[in-house]
Amino acid sequence: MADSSSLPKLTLYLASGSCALAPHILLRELAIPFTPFFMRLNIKGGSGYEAEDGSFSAEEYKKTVHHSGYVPALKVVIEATGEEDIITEMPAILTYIASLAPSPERAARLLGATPIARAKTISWLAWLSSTLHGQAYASIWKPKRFVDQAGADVEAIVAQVGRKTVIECYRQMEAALERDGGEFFIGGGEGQPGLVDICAYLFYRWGVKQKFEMGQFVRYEKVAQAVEARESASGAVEREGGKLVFA
Ligand SMILES: N[C@@H](CCC(=O)N[C@@H](CS)C(=O)NCC(=O)O)C(=O)O
Repeated sequence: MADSSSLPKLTLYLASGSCALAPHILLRELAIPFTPFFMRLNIKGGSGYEAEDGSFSAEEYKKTVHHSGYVPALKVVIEATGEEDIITEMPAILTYIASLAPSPERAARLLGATPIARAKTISWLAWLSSTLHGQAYASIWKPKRFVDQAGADVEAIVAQVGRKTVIECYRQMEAALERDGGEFFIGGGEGQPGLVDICAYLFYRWGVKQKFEMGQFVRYEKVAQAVEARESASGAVEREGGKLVFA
């Protein structure tokens, strides 16, 4: 999409420290105008998010924006046609944003210039979402999703397994970088990070937060450093009130 006046109106529902950082960075990277809408955890209800400014509840968010009550969600309004929709799930949100890149060439490079490159991009994004996030990190942060027996002991075991799975995922990521020998997982062309690299940066941050020894993943660390060095990433982290990892 070359003409910025024909861009849809975008609202990104996000929360500080959450995985919504990845689409937040990508929107800034591509200089696509959007409205950030900050959400906060629905502490009383135990799960999901509600509007940080109190304008709607977690229940309303679930009904009107994200069917699971999660972030990120991207609201898209196409003024010319009156079309309005909500996109959920990280791979869908990131690939949609990439399709709005300022030039078709940039969009193609971000999505994968060949059918195989495109499949690989989607493969990485799906794996990061399902295995690293939905299985490994969810075991640490949301052990109740995996066991229906009450009890701190059972949950602690699930979380412990989750930590092992996270490390195994990071090992696989490091091995892939070593095998491919590139600067990025799948770059966006011309030395720029791609969708996968931006997503990987988010998970690197979580690794640091969880006090994993991230320095052992030398190549992955370089990818994270390269992403954080960009204004898009540092600006997004700052806007969300977070701290840079390599400052
Ligand atoms: N599969 C979803 C997962 C999104 C997700 O789990 N988001 C977290 C924040 S990082 C969330 O909203 N958690 C709320 C909850 O588990 O109640 C995606 O890839 O977008």
